[in-house]
Parts: sequence; structure tokens; C-alpha cells
Amino acid sequence: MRIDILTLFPDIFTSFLDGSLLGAARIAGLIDIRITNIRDFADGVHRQVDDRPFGGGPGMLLMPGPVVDCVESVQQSDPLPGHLLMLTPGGRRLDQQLVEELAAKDRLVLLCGRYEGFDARVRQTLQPIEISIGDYVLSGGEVAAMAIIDAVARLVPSVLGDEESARQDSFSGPERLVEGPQYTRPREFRGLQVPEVLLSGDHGKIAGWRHQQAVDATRRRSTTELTPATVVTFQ
Ligand code: 6GU
Repeated sequence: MRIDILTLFPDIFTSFLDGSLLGAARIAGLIDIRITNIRDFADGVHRQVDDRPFGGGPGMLLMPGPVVDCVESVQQSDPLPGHLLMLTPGGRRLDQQLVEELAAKDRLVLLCGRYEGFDARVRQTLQPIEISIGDYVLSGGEVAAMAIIDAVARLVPSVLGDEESARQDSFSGPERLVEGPQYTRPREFRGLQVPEVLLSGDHGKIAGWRHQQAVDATRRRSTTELTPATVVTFQ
């Protein structure tokens, strides 16, 4: 799979892309990730990429020229055109279903915005797939791009090394359940015991227990609120 990242802040990605999982996947040739600085496509001595919105309003918008030129140049750098993803809070919300769809593609082009967003003609010209990672505001698309790349890469065959671990992850499988509790040694920690069933060796029973735990965890998850009672104090 090839992934292009188009950004005004390429440095943000360096340690992320060289890190353990992605670094190894890139060295092994499983994923080809390339970064392009949108500012390289700006004109003039100032290499301006942003300007104030017509009609007034806060902040600065990304100008269409550098962004569209950058996308066209990156797309044309490979005979296989990529699915163009524009990272913006108004886009389709990322979930594991969308991650699976993206992981099935051979090439993705991730366009990161900054400032208050893109000039609307970027969308009109490029017709990207707009993606958001949740209903909150980030300062730019870079953190969202990293979330997408991380989630997609672990579904690319051989990246994890253990395909079974991706299948067992939260939100995988038809029910999209979160994972229930898991335990390792020691068998007892501060008086807390590992559930007997996990030590039983009965794989059918263990699978049934885990499924029920996942159903319970999925139901509990959506109702947790921040209250004074959720602050844990230590003695
Ligand atoms: Cl993709 N971009 C920005 N700026 N904020 C976001 C987002 C993206 N997804 C959620 N919030």
C-alpha cells in the first residue's frame, strides 16, 4: 500500500513514521509512506498558503492554488491514482468499518488542513472523501492523519505479524464489540484474582465468557460520565 501525506507541518510525522510498528512495516516494504509539504507549491517570495476569508470572519483559510497543485502533483507521481482523503471535522466519522474499507485500497492520499479550513473550491475541484476522527476540534488534520494511518496500517497483511490479534481487537467482527478484561501473571495482585474460567483450559467456556464480558463492556462504555465520583484518590 502507498500512502501520501500532504501537510504544512511535515516534521510532526517523523518520529511517528519511524516508530516501531510503522518503521518496521516501511523497511519491510509493506507500506510506502511519503510526505509532501504543501508550501512547496506556493508562489512568491513569501510562499503564502493561507489568506483571510472573503466576507470577514475569524482566522485564515488555505488558498486553493497551492493545495490543488500539490494534490495534482502527488497524484501524478504514480501511475495509480490514490483515493483522496481530506481531513476535516465536518467529514465522515472514522470508525473501524471505515478503517477496514481504507485498508483494502492500494493507495491513499491524505490531505491535512490547518487554520480555519480550506477554501471551498478545493472540495469543488478535487471532490475528496472528507473524513473526521470525531466530533471535537483539532488545530489541524495532522493528528487525524496519524490516527488513520495507525489504524489502517495494522490491518495491512503482515504488518502486525499476527493477523489473529487484529481480528480479536475491539470493534472487529460483526458485533463491533469493545474488548473485555484480559489478565496475565501474577494470578493474584493486591488481593485481586484472575477469574477461574480463564485457568480452566475449557476453550469453549472461555470464549463464551469473553463474549459476555465484551457485551457488558460495550454497554457500560457509552454511559461513563466525568463526575467528582470518577476521581480516584490514593493513600
Ligand atoms: Cl480531520 N481535523 C480537525 N481539524 N479537527 C478534527 C478532525 C479533523 N477530526 C476531528 N476533529
